[in-house]
Amino acid sequence: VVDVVALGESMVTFLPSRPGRLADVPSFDRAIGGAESNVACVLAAAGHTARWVSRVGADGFGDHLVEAIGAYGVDVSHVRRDPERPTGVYFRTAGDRASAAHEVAYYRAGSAASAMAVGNMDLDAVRSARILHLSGITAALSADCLELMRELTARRPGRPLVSFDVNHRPGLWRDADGPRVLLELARGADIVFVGDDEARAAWGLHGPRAVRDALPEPGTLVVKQGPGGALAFGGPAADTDGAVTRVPAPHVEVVAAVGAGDAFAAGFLSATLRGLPVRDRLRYGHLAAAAALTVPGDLAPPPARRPRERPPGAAPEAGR
Ligand code: KDG
Repeated sequence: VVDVVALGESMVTFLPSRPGRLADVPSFDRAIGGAESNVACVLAAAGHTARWVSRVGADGFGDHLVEAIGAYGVDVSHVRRDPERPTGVYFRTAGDRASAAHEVAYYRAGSAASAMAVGNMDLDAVRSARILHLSGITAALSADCLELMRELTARRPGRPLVSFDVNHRPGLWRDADGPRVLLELARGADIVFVGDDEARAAWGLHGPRAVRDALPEPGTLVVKQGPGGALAFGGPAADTDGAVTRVPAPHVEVVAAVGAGDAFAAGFLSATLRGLPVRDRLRYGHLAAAAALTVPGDLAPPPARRPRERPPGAAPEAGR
């Protein structure tokens, strides 16, 4: 049993060499993206055992994702290669300020990960975790992916603690069902992360209390308010005032917001695995998010491993 399993699509991400419209950017740098594998990478870098379960193409981009995510110390042995379908990729632009709007161009329809299904995933490997982390992105990828999400969020005895980041991506939903499906899936989770802007856009809910009223089921509901901080309903509250705990966010100079929500979830889950009270879970979330906010891509680079931390079976580095 590992600490965390994260299941979801990852993509090779192309980051622009300079700000501007997609039509004008002359070149891109290759990086990795994927909300759920980002969570696994941050948790593994923090010393937890983390597994990423997914499907990628039998292509060079699939090789790159498996190698790059494995370099964070994440167990990638349950990632399946699909000879029929490609690895998804996406391009993003950067505004000239951190807050400026950016464009995202996905090339992921029909990807290997969009074929994830109850019948082709090793559900034992998915469930042998203390925490199973999922996100609403997966539900938007295909009917099979949605069925898989429903299976994994069904309340059954003995299942791992289920963590769900709503991650509403309006551009991915082919129909108007997204908000309703996301609410249904969130109701099946034990820990839910949602931005207050996201709750407003997807569900028309204004303010954390309205979100809690619509989502009473999860033992812990985290509502993120960007630079305003985050608050949690429920959770072990050793030092909180009633059932709501609010922690302000530290001030950071934002380079790119992408990946910050994933890092926040990872920090919160790390503190959860350590049995810390909910105030500390929110603090760890903010600290991890601050690290992601100050790099252009989704993730800070993997930590250098000391030789004794080399994964079992890895070849020693020659000549050092
Ligand atoms: O949270 C960051 C993700 O949005 C990014 O890595 C891409 O997973 C991604 C998605 O589907 O939007």
